[in-house]
Amino acid sequence: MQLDTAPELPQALGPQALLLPRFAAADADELVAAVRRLSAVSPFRHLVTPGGFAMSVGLTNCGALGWTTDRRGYRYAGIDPETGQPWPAMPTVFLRLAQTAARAAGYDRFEPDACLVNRYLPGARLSLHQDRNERDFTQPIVSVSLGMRATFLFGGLQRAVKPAKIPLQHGDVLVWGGSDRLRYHGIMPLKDEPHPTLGGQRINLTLRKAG
Ligand code: MD3
Ligand code: FE
Repeated sequence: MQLDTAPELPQALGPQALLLPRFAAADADELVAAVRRLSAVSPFRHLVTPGGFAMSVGLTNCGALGWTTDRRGYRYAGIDPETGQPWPAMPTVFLRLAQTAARAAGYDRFEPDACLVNRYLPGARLSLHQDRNERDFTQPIVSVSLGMRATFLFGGLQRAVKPAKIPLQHGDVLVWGGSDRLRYHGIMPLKDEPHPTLGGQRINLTLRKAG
């Protein structure tokens, strides 16, 4: 087995934040194939935030609801504003992986209805923010990293708390809930270190119960 695909023991990053190293490594090819299919229907795009800046991260969605932003604000929507059609259906492999990971972290009834798919090319970053557009903060969030490595910034409940730096690699899964759900977090600018199978990109799946 390759070194970078060997599963490791779960690591608690916070009271209710769990890193499952390489948990998704065995499903990675299937996940990436599903991302290709859904992004052929709802393409990756660089949205403009309410502040007026285009995001360096490209994004798309699948599932009943998709996260989007424009000059008017952040929100979840059932229709892709770019295609005028519903977002592509959530692939079965996404749902199965998210539920298995949530269960490993102690959440037995996770029913995600939204999956945000972020694509990072070298230099792309995600500045420190909170995820607070979802209706029910008791529901966990499951995130899956694929492709190039990234440094995840893991902050506190206030923006001023200096974030810890957590390296994330291909196949890593994070599950967040409870008191850690509203932590500030972000991704440092990606270094240009191509991944053996995905090349010069990082894909992140974030599965949520949004509605
Ligand atoms: C911690 N995405 O899409 S995923 C996002 O790698 C987002 O693309 C990052 O932050 C990425 O909103 C980080 C890990 C993650 C997701 C949600 C969280 C960490 C979180 C919610 C609360 C605390
Ligand atoms: Fe986030």
